[in-house]
Amino acid sequence: MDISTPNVTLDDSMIETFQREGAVVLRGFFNDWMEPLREGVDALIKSPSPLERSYQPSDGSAPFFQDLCNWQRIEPFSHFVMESPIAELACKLMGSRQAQFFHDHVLVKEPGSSQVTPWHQDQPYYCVESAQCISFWIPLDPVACDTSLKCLAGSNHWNKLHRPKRFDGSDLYQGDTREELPDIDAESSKHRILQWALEPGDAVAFDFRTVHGASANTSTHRRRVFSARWVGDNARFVDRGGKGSPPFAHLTLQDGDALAGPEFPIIYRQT
Ligand SMILES: O=C(O)CCC(=O)C(=O)O
Repeated sequence: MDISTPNVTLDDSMIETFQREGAVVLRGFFNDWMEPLREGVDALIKSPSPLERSYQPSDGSAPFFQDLCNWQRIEPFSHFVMESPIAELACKLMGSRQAQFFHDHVLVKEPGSSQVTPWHQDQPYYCVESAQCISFWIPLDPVACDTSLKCLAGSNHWNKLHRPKRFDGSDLYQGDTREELPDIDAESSKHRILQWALEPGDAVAFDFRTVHGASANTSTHRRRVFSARWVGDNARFVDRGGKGSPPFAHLTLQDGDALAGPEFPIIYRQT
């Protein structure tokens, strides 16, 4: 495939793994983009958006900074979304004809932060539905296996969306009657957990339906992550009856409309 990073190729087995398991590790595809993305994260932390929602653990340990939807405002992020190989990778992994950008999410777990990212699926948080969907979890620092993203193999095929919660455990939508996720840690022997030690330049690509989470940052260095989320063909707006995440409060789209708007550009089309 035509990508700017030499010596790395997306092969069919990676595409097949992503579609079967709901997650795949990509090694070295983003080597050239680490410095600009780190600069973008620095700029963002100095000037967070109104959507910033960081968690400050009650035990006084270090915070977990999060902010969303900043790619149009932070130049290194827009450059990455528009110019890096990510859109083509998204398209090929999803098996779609096009890759449409949905949003970016920055997640910085400071060293020693006790904040766990609970197990969850992203799909019910989002105001979009598409048979083809993908997030890239791109660490900007080395991440040991035990503090890296973990994904439940095959959970993209469960055909069930569980009740979304904020990372502090409260329900995202009022009156949500959806079943809660089972206690994955208590029944971990029933699942195959995918987790990889990662270097800057690597990424984990996972489906919006894949159950995933991450542990506290028990390491002595920052865990900066840039996540980029994409949808494939025929993506539709979904009104979930409450403030999702990201909230996209300004949209006037109706349930079932095509996901259209300048914040959702189609960046890549298969020729
Ligand atoms: O970085 C984390 O701790 C969690 C990431 C996550 O849930 C996501 O990117 O959807």
